[in-house]
Amino acid sequence: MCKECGCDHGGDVRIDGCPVEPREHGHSHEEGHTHAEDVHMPILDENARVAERNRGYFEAKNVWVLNVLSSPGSGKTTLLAETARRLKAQGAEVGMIVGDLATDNDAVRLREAGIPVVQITTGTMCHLDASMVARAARQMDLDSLDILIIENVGNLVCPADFDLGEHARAVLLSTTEGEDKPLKYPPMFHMADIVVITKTDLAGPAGFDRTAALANLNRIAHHADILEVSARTGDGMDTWCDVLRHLRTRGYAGDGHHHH
Ligand SMILES: Nc1nc2c(ncn2[C@@H]2O[C@H](COP(=O)(O)OP(=O)(O)OP(=O)(O)O)[C@@H](O)[C@H]2O)c(=O)[nH]1
Ligand SMILES: [Mg+2]
Repeated sequence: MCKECGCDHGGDVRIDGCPVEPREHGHSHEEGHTHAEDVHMPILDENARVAERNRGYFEAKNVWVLNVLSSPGSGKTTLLAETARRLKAQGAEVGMIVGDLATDNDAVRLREAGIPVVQITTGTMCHLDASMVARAARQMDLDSLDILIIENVGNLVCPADFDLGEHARAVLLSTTEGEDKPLKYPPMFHMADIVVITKTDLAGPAGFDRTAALANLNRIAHHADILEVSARTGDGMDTWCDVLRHLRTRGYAGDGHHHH
């Protein structure tokens, strides 16, 4: 159960449609059965442990991992499908894991970019956790990837607490959702390594106050790089892809996950 909102940790998690056994859930794949002390281990401690193992596994496979977070509908899938097309054209091998409560709609959209995608459906859970990602990653050929991008469940609250084993976090803020979101949801924005202002083509019609948004982000997301992108028009896409390739090239030694 998510400590923030009480969302159910019941057994309805599926990976590409296949049920994940409830008893297995939350435990690593190498350790199939439950130890008595694990039952009382705080969820986030257990998650942190699995996340560290994911990170080690990704690094052993030489895959750089990005966790993408934002509110529902702020443009994650649209941005990531376009990102996949561009990175692929530049010679980077990209795979994605996408989380939603239900449907494989986003996986279908992302696969249209010609990349491997694994869909996690969480049933009732409002965030991805490290063990779900460990299971989904087992479905991918990590040896063939340079970059793995994880689209988290659309939610500005709970996913902030769950390290997935990523190397960096990108948090999206769309021009249509209000420039005060960073002030209202500080933990999510505070933990961002990159903030992407999305749907810049809609800034005018939405009455987006860019100056206020940047001021709010500078207050809350101190150390984040701030980018402005329209996946619709392509504005800002080259810079965003350059940042990702730069981070990937820089490798794993940097301070890529100072959110812990
Ligand atoms: N005009 C415009 N619309 C956009 C842009 N990016 C996304 N949209 C639209 O915004 C809506 C939501 O986009 P998605 O990419 O599905 O958003 P999401 O964050 O993946 O949504 P969830 O996965 O449900 O949280 C869709 O109707 C998109 O077409 C953009 O840059 N400009
Ligand atoms: Mg989506």
